[in-house]
Amino acid sequence: MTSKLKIIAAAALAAVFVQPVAADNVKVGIITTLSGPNASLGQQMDQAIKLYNKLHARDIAPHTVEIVLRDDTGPAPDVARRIAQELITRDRVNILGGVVFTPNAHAIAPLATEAKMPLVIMNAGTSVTTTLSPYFARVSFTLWQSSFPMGQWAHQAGIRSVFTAVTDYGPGHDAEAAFTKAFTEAGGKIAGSVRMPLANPDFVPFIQRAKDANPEAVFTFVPAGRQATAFMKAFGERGMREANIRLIGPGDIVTDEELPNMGDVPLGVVTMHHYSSVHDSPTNREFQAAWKKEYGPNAVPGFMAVGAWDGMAAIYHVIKQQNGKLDGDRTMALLKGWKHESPRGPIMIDPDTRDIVQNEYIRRVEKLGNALANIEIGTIPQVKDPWKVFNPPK
Ligand code: VNL
Repeated sequence: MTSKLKIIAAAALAAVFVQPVAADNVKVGIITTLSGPNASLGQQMDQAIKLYNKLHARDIAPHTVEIVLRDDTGPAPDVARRIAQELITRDRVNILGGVVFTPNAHAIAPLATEAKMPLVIMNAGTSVTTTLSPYFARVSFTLWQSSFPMGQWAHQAGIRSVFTAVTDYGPGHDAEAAFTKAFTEAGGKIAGSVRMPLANPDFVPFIQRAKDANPEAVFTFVPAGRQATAFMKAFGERGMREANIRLIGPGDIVTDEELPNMGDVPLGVVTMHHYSSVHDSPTNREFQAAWKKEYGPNAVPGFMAVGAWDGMAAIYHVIKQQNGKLDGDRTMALLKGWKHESPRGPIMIDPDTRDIVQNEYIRRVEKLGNALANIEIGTIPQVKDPWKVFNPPK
């Protein structure tokens, strides 16, 4: 080395060692449901976010993440809008995450666009949602993603007549449309359909109508969590099994953390979904073990927890890539095309639509030891949101 080069090398080394690395505190605003009848869903998200931060803090050092957690109380667009506004203008968060319910995401869309504030959607699953703001990216799922292949599967499995019963709002309408399209195009018949209220539903009269139509199966979407359990109980009590009417749907109706509350009714129920807590992969085994270590041997993280877990991985990615200084447009550019090994399998954010691409699994509820589990019996690799395939962005 010439002496001149030596001096340059020494100066470069000194710069590395003496220059203090500015440590940024990144504020992440989380909007989720922590009270009311759907509180268990926000709790799954909150626990996932806390655990992710605990186990991954060093990945973004010297920067830190500060979670600003807000309760939207359920499907309540006015509350969600107010909270989002406060997080953006008063708390001055750098990025938003969370959102269990579609109507809440829709209420936030104009604010996100106006403020150039990215929202990483960790649950809300209506297809159109991601088209409502260029600052939305989704790491969860869409109902089209599960219910369209479910319609194809049902026909392949020999089912010819299905009654559909869905909750009367965005994701329910999507589930109904997606299933109906795939199933009828394959040659199946819809024996009847009902839409059930989102607030305080009594499922019994709807299940009775399904029973009276005497289909081979009922296809159902209701929001995951306690509503799914209430539906399952009513399905059992109406004697559907005795009437030889099977139950199928997206995995929301047999979410893993609720299976222990559902008795034996779900046995044999077949669903299509992106996550089962017994998914067989090293990443999922590690995730499940970390969860049980933190929250107890009986704690079960379901898809809502995995959505939040992967959402945090996406947020950590954009923090790392921007060295702690988040810019809305740069954040969105980094989310587009982001790939990750999730507990559910490999995932990607489609760069064209900002929506998730992931495996869908066909699963049957079976006894595993003393508990029920969603046992995967088939995989459809890397499914894009079918609604966006049929309605490409202009
Ligand atoms: C939504 C979609 C909510 C799927 C869910 O449960 C669910 C939504 C609360 O988009 O509102 O399972």
